[in-house]
Order: sequence, then C-alpha cells, then structure tokens
Amino acid sequence: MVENSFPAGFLWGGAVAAHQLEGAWQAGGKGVSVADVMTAGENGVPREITKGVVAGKNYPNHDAIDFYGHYKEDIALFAEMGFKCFRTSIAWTRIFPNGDEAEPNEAGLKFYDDLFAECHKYGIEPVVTLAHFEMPWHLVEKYHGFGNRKTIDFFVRFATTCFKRYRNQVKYWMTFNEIDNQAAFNNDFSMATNSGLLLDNDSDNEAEMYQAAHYEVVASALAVKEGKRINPDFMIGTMINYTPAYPASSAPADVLMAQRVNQRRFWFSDVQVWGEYPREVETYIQRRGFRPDITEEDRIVLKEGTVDYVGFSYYQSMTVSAKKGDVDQITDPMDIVVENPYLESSDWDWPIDPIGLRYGLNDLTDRYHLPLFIVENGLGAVDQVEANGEIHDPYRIDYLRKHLEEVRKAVTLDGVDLMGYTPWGCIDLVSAGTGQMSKRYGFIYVDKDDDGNGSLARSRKDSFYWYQKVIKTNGADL
Ligand code: BGP
Repeated sequence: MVENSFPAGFLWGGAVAAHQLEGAWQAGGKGVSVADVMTAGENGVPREITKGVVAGKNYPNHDAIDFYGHYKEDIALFAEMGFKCFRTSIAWTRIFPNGDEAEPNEAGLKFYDDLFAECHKYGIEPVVTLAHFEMPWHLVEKYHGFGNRKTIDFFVRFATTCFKRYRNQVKYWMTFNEIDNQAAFNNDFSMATNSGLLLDNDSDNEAEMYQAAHYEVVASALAVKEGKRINPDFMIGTMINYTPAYPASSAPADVLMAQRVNQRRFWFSDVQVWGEYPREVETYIQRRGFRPDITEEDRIVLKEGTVDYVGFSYYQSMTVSAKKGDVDQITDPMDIVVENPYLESSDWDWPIDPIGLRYGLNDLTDRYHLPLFIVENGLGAVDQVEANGEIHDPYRIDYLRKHLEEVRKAVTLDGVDLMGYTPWGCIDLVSAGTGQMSKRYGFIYVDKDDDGNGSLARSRKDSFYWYQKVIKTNGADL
C-alpha cells in the first residue's frame, strides 16, 4: 500500500446541490425553480415536470431536508468529519427569483453570506456550482430557457452578482452542473434541468439541444471572463458527468463506436477547456443540417473564457456495441448501450466500476492537461436504522474505499493532478433522478421518508466514522 499519498492541502469534503437539500422553497423571497415543479417519481415511474405547481402533487424539493433551517448543525457535522471543503450550489431563484429582474434579492444573498461564513468558521472552503438543475421556472416558461439567446444575459448577471458578493468568501466555482448530460437529448429530465428546454415531440430535440448547449457554453465563457476580472485568484471549472463509453468487445467496430459516443459527450467540456468546437461535432452538426446560431463573436468569447480546472462526477461507466447501430448514423447514445458482464450494479442498476475512475482520471488528464476535481462519486442505497438507532452501511464504505484506492493509484502511480474529492450527497437528500429520499448517499442519515414524513433528525452512519478516519490520515488509511 502506498502511504500518505494524497498531496498536502488535498480538498477532502462532500457535495450537495441547493435544490436537493435546502427546502424553504419560498423563504426570503425565493422564486420557483424548475426543480420546484418536479414531482417525486415512484417505483419506476419517472419524475413529472408539471407546468407550474399543481395542488395535491408531491414536490419533494419544496421542503427537502430543510438545510436552510439546519445548516449550522449540518456544517458542524461536516467539520466533525474533518471536511476541508463543502461543495454546494447557489439557488438561482434565491438571488433572482424570476431570473430576469434587474436587481438581486438581498435576503437570498444574505443566506449564502451566512452559510459561507459558517463554513469558514471551521476552515471549510466552499466550492460553488452556479447552476445545478435549478433554473428559474419563469425563464423556462417565458424564454424557453437556454433555447433563447437572452438567457445568456440572465445567467451572466446572476453569475456576476455572486462573484462580486462572494469575492472573498469563495475561491472555487463551477458554472453548470453536468453540462454534458444533454447528450441524452431525448430525456425530458436532462433537458429541463440542464438547459430549461421542455421537449416538444414534434420538433427535433437534437437540433434544439445543440442550440441551447451552445448558448450555455457561451454563457459559461462570459461568466468565466467576468469572474476572472472580479477576482483573478478565482478557480472556475467546467463540471461534467464523466461516464466513459467502453467497447463491448475488442472488435474495431465496437472500439470506434465507443470513441464516437465519447466524442458526443466530451464536446461540451472540449469547448469549455479548448475554447473551440472539436472537429467531429462541428462536422456532425453541419452534416445533419442543423443551423445553430453560432456567431463569430461567440467564437471569440469561447476562446477568452476557458476554464481553470475540470470538475466531474463519476458514478459508473457504460458499454456500447456496434451491433446495435451504425457509427455514422447514431444519434442517441442510449440506443447502443449493452450490459457489461464484468461489472456488478447498484440497486438502481448503475454499473459499479472503481477502475473506471482511475481510467477517467488518466483520460481527462491526457485530454485536457488541467487539474481535476472529483466533485461527485457515491453509492445510492437504502439504509436501515437499527433498533438502537445505529446505521450500518458497509456497502457504502466498500464502494467509496474501492474508488478511493483507484484514485490513490492515479495520483501516486500515474501522476494525476487532483485537487480534491467530494463524495455526493454527504448528507442524505432528495435524489435528483427519482425525487425520493430512500435513495440515500449520505454519511449522515436524515429521518425523512418518501412521503415527506419524519423528524428530520440527523444521525451518523458507520460511513461517517470511516470517512472521518480517511480524512484524518489524508487517505493513507482507507
Ligand atoms: C448527479 C447530479 C446530482 C445527484 C447525483 C445522483 O447526476 O449532479 O444532482 O443527484 O447525480 O443522482 P440521483 O440523485 O439520481 O441518484
């Protein structure tokens, strides 16, 4: 075993997103976000995006785990685990309730002043995502989200307001969470949460996706430019959902297919890191006859607003087969996915692949030559509370340990420049995909069920003590 292998100053922490834990959806003048109009899913029934808030429906994000009211208690628990950083997002609708106002909402800004001050009290560095699936609903309804060029200005105003206000409290930023999720452009959830596009089955979702995603990368680049002007010490990153595509076999056609799927997922961060579109995607857009509005001025902005680091989530890999499609015709990568016989899966059928994380750290390093930050990783599982109140979660420890062993190899044996590690859902929260509480990721259990019942009491799981030891030994003792 390699001892004391993580660099000094490594940012150990945990990650959450505002809409999945804050609750208090109308407190302090907060507006309605896209997450606030999403119902809970149930046993295989996906979440529904209702047009506005409909009486009688269950909207789990409205109350979530009331981090808004419990943040001091929760940050004290993070500090007890030894967190060096805490990744959260700023709810856009607390700052600009409708998204298109000229002036920000002071009560919303004040909440994050207090939250970041509480973090600093314990020496915990905030790591902030600006847009994590919580666009103001008003922007979706009135402007068609990022389907409209005007939304660039609304986002940049929001970003600039946050950069100015938290100039001295926050150093690490990300513009959009998992911007590459839109590669799944036939998925209502991915499109609504990422770019505020509501799918209309009569139109070409793929063409719309390329347009909206283009406006998003421009918005991101403008925000980066502004941010660096406001504080040159800011570190502003992209954030992608890194799900590498593996070939189903060593058949060259499968290898080529896997490459193609990766190209279609990577282009978002390629643009954010390189400041220009990769050849394959640019050619594909033309070949399909899509005519996105991409101006020469946009291309200059993309070059000027490149990111400082690559943040990414890693949960799983995917495996694709050329037998299921033609490499020159595939549009939706989900059509060619096959099962990987070498991997086990989580209770939600997500393949568990620790080696894929080492592969990814090398893959991203080779592609981008930038520092990396693992800003999400973790296992969604159902936890049992014992009669004595204890929560034994060896499956979670096992998942995280195996992933961290691979991370350590990437850092010590492969030379990857890794800034930190923030496992997802460090405290139980509302699942983004299912809208349920029962898919838990936390080191800290929260007493709340899928129907919204529970005391909201917080308890330490076994994994809490395990992670505390990992941080204390700087990853030497996994
Ligand atoms: C990522 C999102 C998070 C989060 C996580 C787990 O895609 O950035 O918001 O929720 O996945 O997904 P889920 O909650 O669906 O299990």
